[in-house]
Amino acid sequence: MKKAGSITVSLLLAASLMLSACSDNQSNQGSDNGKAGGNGNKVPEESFNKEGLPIVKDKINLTIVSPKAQLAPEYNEMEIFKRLEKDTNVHIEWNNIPDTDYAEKKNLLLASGDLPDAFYSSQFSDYELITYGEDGTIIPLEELIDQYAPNLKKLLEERPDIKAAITAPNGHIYGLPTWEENELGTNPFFHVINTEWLDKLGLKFPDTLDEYTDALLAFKTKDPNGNGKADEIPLSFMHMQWCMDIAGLFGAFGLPDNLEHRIVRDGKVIFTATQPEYKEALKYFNEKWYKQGLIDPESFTQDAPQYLAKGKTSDATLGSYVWWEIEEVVGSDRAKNYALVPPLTGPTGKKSIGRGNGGGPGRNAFVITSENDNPEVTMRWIDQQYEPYMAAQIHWGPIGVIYEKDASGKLINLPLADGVSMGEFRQKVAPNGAGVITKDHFKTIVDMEPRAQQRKKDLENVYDPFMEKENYPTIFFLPEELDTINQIEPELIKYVNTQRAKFIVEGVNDTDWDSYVKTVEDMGLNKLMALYQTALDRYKEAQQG
Ligand SMILES: [Ca+2]
Repeated sequence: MKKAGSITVSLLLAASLMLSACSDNQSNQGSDNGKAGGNGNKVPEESFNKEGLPIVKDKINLTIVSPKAQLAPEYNEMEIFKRLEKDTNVHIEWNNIPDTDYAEKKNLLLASGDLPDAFYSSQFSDYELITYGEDGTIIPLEELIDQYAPNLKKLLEERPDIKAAITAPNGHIYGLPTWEENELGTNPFFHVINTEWLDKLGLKFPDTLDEYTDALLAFKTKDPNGNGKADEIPLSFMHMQWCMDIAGLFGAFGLPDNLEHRIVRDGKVIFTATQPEYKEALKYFNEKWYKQGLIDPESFTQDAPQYLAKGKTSDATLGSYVWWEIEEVVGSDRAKNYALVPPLTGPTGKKSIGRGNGGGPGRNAFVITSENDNPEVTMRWIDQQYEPYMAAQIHWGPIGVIYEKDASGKLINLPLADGVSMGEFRQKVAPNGAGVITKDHFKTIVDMEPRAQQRKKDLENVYDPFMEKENYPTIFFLPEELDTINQIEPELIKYVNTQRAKFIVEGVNDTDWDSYVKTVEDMGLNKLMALYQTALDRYKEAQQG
């Protein structure tokens, strides 16, 4: 289960989530030998090549701090970094901190003022990028990019949206991008139904929400697994959890929901959870589903292992569920008996599916500190990782280990050894720090992982035609905006989610609803939405800039 979960995470959220577990003892504490900062270690002009390789004629050291996944070796032991050192003549004194300890150690380093030359996979928040940028702890990078980073410069010229996304509201770039533009997270909620049971009970594949409800009711009452027991679970999910919630089904009422309850239509930010469509959906889920016993009551409390186990009972008991991949819940043998449910038409003829928020490039892959005496060399070194073939190898692993090049020059996945999981192997061979792999690169430079290819096909065939056009992007907020969001949003969302579960289980009448809406407004909803709207307008302006 743990293994399966890791693969999921690495596929969906690889760039933003570091896989973590209990940390090894790190013997490498880094070293001051190569420390450039303030040590008069500046590379002589005659040794520095402004273009071509190596970057320097005489080998130099840079000190770089980076978190490291549990299964990853020290970075100088990684094949891809050995190749990079050979090509560039730049040796990195890595201070690899186990990712579980990283946030704390990073903060200690920054507080001590004993800074490395750079942070790789820096995990600087937007707040930190701006505050450390404005107080001079880290340096603005846009001029260095212009002069010393041809790969990155080309990318940002071709994709002004990426440039806008990594540019702080004050106009500076403090952190470099990392991104896999695979578009796999657009709809996280894959809705699955047992087609063997539909066939057995003589039911057609549901097109409407009511037909779906009829199927769930038949699953509950007609013993489709044929064991004489009423052990069927018509529908199970995990309330308000990524890739496991019924948020997608709200679209049948005209307004899809998502984990933030925040969608965008025609450039306007809408808070879903106080809208009439949302109320109608909750009424339906209560009256048609919960009251008839069609929802697994544990949908509001279970954890992922409990949930996943329900697909693997000796007699099949699961009628319908939500998960990013069919097999992971019911196992590969049983998967053929299940199929994805496209968006359903609701009682008033509406049909749509939500588009997940966020996405877009990370902007904290790499920061350079003010202690760095060789920012030009450093920028040239990191720019190697924005060359598309190198970016792919940084993200997934090197040619000869993970990939081979086919006749067209595309990197194709080599078969993995028996019993090796992609997610775990990737931790060992790929630092997954900097580099951007765009949509176009997935066509010409590198293949997606096989399971990612399947997911992409499913999205294109089943969901994309009905998907909302806009989402709320990953916006670079101002520090004062982040303060306001942090003051209002966590408590507000917590209350809304508790009420959502309560309304589904207990029902919703007009008095309860009005009092709920008033409470949400009293908690600062309008101020929060105005902020999100202002920030979105600013973002769009910058994208067009
Ligand atoms: Ca049964």
